[in-house]
Amino acid sequence: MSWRGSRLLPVAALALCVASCTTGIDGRRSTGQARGALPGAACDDDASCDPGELCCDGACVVRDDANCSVCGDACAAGTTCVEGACSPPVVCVVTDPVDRPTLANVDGNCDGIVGNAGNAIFVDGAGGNDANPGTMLSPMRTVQAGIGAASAVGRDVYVSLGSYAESVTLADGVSVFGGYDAAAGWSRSAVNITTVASPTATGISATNLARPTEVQSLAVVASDAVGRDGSGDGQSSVGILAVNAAGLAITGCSVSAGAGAPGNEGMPGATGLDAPDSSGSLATVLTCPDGAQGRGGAGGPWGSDGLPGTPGAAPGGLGGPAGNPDCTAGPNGGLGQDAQPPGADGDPAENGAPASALGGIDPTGNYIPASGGDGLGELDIVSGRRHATIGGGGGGGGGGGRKNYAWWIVAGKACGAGNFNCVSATPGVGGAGGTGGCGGQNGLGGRGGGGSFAVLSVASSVQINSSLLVAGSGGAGGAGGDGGVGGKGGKGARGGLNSRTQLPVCPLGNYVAGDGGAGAMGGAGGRGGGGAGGAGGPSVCVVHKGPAPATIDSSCVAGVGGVGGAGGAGALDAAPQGPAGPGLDVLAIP
Ligand SMILES: [Ca+2]
Repeated sequence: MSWRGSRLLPVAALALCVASCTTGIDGRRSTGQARGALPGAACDDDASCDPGELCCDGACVVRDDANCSVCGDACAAGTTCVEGACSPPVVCVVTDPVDRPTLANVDGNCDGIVGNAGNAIFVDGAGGNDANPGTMLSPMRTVQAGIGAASAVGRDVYVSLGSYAESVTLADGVSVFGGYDAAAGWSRSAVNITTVASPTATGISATNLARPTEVQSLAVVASDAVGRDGSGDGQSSVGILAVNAAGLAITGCSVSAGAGAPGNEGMPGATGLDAPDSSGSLATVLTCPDGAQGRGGAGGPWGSDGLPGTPGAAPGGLGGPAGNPDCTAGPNGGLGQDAQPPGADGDPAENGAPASALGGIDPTGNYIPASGGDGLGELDIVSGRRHATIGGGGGGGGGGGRKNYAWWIVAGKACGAGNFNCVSATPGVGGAGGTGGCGGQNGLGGRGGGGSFAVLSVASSVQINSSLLVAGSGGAGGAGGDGGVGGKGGKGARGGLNSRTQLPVCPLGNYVAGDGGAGAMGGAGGRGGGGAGGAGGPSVCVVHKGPAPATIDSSCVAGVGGVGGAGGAGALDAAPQGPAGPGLDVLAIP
């Protein structure tokens, strides 16, 4: 990326410095020991000793006031041996009365330390106490307490080497300078590492700063993000968070963000309600959670067609034709026909829309991960979830055809005029159609993974100078929930049987009416749509909303973005997978 140009500090060099600092290795001393003779070693002449040593009486000795340029050359009173020459005492020359600390580590106002002792609250995690006044002799213990004290009196904070397990919140205009060594008279050096090792996922918070405020010579380490926000998105880890900071300078720091947390999986959709099987000629109404109602068609009465099922209007069976209507022997009533085909299955719901590649940032500096879309469909106002549609009701069976016959009305009389009535044998009614099952509930989209951001800047002016920024891994996106399977359609009822009235005596026929036809099966509910997978969290050294931070002589080591969540299963195919989070040096989020 553009700010990784030729002016930037080589990553390897800075990393080497950090590594050697953290392990406490003094490179200069070890080099001398490896190359030359140690003090006390046998020697023939000065050349066989180290440059800082002399050969005196056959042994190497350190050059000092008693043996300075050559063995036995003692310095006169008032002078000291400096690099092999007796010199008058060094007189400090005031070059900067204000003496704000810089990476050059110069005592510009000759008060004995780098920086201005009169303008500082001192913090020493090893020997300090927060009840102390914060002087060099009586330092405070925590950076945060030092900032509080410094803010009250308009000073800065000078911090001794060591690790401070704090999430630090800056105060307006109070700069924090690390790199001091309280045990060595508050000397300051690039090898003294002052680490803000935050136990939380935010290292340093710089919010609502109207005045110029600087963090200098600090190693800032944010912990891995843990857990999710209220919507299930993964939390992010941020090394330094700047929100409404008018002038934040990050100078000579290494800033490392932890890993982003994974997003939640989308909840799968519930299976649709199964429809009850029908019995008799009237189907039961089924009301689904989204308010949709269905029922199988009613079976037809004598000779009538079965009614269509709802919704979907699957046709009922035809009614059976009537048999002999004139009360004499002849054709029987016809069978009512079974309804067919079965009710149509409900429409499946659409899968959720794919997650955006990137999330947003809210005004308080929270990264809002990109989540996958929920499955689409009809809204259930009770649960707030969406559903596929209800299956169609099967049609009712046709009613059986009737058949008239003669029935004696005067016992013992012969069948004949005046002795019988013409009545109807009772046909079977059609069976009710089966009711359709409810649609399956949609799966919810997977939630986005949290990001890892070394520096996150919102509406701020930030300058990053001579610093190393390291982003961790992005959190994985959550998988989308599967769409729920539709409920089963109910079975249609069997048609009713005719009464098969048999008269023992009157010989006018076999009086059989038709049976009713069976109702058709109800359709299954549609399958709910799958939720789309959530986006993986990004890994970015500098992410900003608003002005881009200015970076000078700085380097970025971005990590790997989180993987996208898998899409939930839908009716025909799975919902879209979430995009993987990017690994970037700089990312602008509108
Ligand atoms: Ca000074």
